[in-house]
Amino acid sequence: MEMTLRWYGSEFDTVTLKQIRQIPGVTGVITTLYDTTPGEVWSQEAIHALKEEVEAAGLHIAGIESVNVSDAIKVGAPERDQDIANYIKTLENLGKEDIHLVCYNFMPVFDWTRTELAREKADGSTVLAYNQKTIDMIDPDDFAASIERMSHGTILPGWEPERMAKVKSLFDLYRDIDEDKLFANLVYFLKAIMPVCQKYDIKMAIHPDDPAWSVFGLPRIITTEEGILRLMNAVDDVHNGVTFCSGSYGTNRNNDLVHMIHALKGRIHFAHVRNLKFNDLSAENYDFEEAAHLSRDGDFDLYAIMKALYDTGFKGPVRPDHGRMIWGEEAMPGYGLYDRALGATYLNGLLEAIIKSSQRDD
Ligand code: DNO
Repeated sequence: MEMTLRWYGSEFDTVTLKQIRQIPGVTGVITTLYDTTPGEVWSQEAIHALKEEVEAAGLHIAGIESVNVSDAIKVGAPERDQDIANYIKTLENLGKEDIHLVCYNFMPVFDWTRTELAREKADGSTVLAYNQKTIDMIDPDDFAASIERMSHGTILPGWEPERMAKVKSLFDLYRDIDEDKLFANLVYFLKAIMPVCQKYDIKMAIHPDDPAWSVFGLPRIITTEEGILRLMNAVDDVHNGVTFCSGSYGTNRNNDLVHMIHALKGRIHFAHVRNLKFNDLSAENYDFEEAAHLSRDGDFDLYAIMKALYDTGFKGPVRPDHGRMIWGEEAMPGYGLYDRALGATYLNGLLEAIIKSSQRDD
């Protein structure tokens, strides 16, 4: 397992490569060309420049998060073949630059969804949070206005007013897309890209839907053990793999995270490890907030998660995920330096103990 940190690129991130290099045990970054749009080809030159910048800082690119998939591919629109051809070109350029891991998602319209970006905890730190009642206040036919009502003046990432203006037409695009059609479009996409993945040994790692259920009536398919195994079987190639995100699958309390890791043995290529704290499990007011990585700060057993990854032979990159905002830091919600650095150090501590104790048992 290699400990990594997500980095959005020097133009966009408040965290520098130099700072990342100074976190003990972090050797790689998970990065992206943040200013590209889905459907666009990433040039080899741009990838090469990014790689050189990361390597000049004494780190390396452990994987890409994300090469985003266009809505045309997700809904199976006529332009999808062109977008897939472009995606293949991007993968080829990544492969030529010796990059072998790509995280992506297949969520319609929205990526991850939260209702609060800075819920204050008793210790004064702030965290991202989700509340079902708030989500239910949103009327998809009156999106911009209801988002304003819901966000109490803050703007959630991916929910910017310019994007919201287009959101109605995006919803229209998905009107006839149910879970089966979305699944079929995902399989179509994966089958088309498998040859280039095989040629350059690029492991595709699908990120689960977050939260792990349908929001605003849009179909969501990567939410449970059954759903992800169905995808693994539909394109039974090691290059069709998984980003195991404990915080996303874990939103659904019916998901047994340790069991899932074992069920996905050999197909997990990337891991996001973080913790959540549940405040209300009733359907009408389901409420959770993000926590520090430490097991006792939330409801997940991070030791058991790391041990399951280790026991199943997972060797890919792992990263701490959303951190709290602490010590007065101002950064992209979830992606500050301090709490993620604490998270990386904690996960590395767990791992050292797991490795040493299992060697002793052997
Ligand atoms: C949230 C992230 C997701 C993830 C994408 C992958 O913090 O985990 O936005 O990067 O879903 O495509």
